[in-house]
Amino acid sequence: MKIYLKSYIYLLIFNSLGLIPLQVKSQNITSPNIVLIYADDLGYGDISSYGGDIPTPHIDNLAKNGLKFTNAYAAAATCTPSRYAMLTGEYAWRKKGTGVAPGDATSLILPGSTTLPGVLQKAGYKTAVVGKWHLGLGKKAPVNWNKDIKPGPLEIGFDYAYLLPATGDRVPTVFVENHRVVNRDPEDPITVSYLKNLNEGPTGSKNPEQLKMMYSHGHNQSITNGISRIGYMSGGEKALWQDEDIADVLINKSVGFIEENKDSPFFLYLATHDIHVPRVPHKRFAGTTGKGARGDVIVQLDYTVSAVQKKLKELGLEENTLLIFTSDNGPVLDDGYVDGAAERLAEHDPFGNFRGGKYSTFEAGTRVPFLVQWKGKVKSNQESTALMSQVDFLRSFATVTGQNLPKDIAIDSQNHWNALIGKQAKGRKSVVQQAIRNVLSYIEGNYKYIEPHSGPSMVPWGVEIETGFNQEPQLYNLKKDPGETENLASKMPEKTKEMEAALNKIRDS
Ligand code: NG6
Ligand code: CA
Repeated sequence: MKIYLKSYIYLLIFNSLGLIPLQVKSQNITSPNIVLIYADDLGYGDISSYGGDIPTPHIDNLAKNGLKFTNAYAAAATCTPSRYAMLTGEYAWRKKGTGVAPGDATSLILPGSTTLPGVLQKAGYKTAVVGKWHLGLGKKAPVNWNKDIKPGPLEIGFDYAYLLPATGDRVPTVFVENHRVVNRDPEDPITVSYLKNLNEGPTGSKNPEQLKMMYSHGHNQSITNGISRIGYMSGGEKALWQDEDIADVLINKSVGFIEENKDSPFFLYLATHDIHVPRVPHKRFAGTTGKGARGDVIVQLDYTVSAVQKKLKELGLEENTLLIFTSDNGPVLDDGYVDGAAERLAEHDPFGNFRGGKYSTFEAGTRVPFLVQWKGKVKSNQESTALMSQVDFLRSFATVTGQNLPKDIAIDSQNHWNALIGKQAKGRKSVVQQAIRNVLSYIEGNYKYIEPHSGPSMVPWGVEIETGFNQEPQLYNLKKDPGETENLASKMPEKTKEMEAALNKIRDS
């Protein structure tokens, strides 16, 4: 500890004087490996340790061995802006074009940006992203999937990438390893369009008889692996993924990376496809929960966590690895496929008593499960009510690796390392949340303010979730009323004004 503190202080001084490059090599003394398991669309109430009725023993183990946060947030209620904020340390609403990205979007985070992996890479970490990317690839539209595709994660701080380029429900349904489509075949080039069906191949709307799972809204374009998707694709037959195998493929790549880098500090960002649509569990998990595909892919996700835990244990790395588990946004039931998610919930409540869900400005949109394990360093069986945001990983990890980032970089990211490892009960003072249409809310103390917006009260494309939009300002006391049932704005006009002003100040900063 002494050595750690001393070298840390020297590093800070030298760094601030600009005397040495930012390199922290002595990982045994200082910084742990970091594994960030980032689930997709997993709700606050989807895990049994948060009250869920689906067995998730391995995810629950993280709570048992470590720290469970009850007041932690993704930066946004959809995937792209949450990931953008987490990786750049800046709220996504500050940058145009960071809403849900189409499958052929170009890179949203440009080379030269300060990023979460970049900061760790500078500190001597080997860095990898395995899984869902959804932050665009390449420089110029349209992306040519038959050539090397860059820039991408390798140009913004990752040493290794094995990706689903966008989402499981968007074409191209192929993996990309570093700059290349896996199993790329020059004889069978891939074409992708989000505008027209270039070679008139089968689609969900024209050929429903070819589907193994029917779409409910959207998702009626090209069919690959018996599932119709968003967007049109042709070619690349050998490169197509099997949805049933995605979790296993990502596990293999992840444990392979851990194994290869067991002797150097590493950062693994494992962004699972589970539990996003299409929910297609491997046959080992299909039917195991009695709660339909959505339940089964939660168990599959739990298996992913167990596989990472097992590898860390086998390599003796548990005491040297900070393992974080969280989700990119809140839950949704029917998100475009007829998979029985809503009908088979029974006692299971993915929303955990919160209002709204994915896409929404209400709490279920962004309040997410958040667990931290670091054997021997983070006390076991702890619970924390600290206000936490994923946007803070960047500055927290920068600080702990001896990097004093200037204030005008990663401007929304704060150092909350001590709260993250349970050494401090307090986290942020306030946080901004982003729903669809960039509608913002602001949380400080017990209160949450939602800015007025004239959009529809329900998500308009067939998802049965309240947007939380209201033409009037909304103010809720989250402590007394976590379900956001009583709008206090007219009863507490002063407080409402104060919260609005605080939000505007951050927006204009
Ligand atoms: C929506 C899709 C939804 C999902 C979401 C992105 C339709 C009708 N719905 O537009 O299925 O893909 O985008 O989800 O197309 S996220 O978790 O990646 O943000
Ligand atoms: Ca998501």
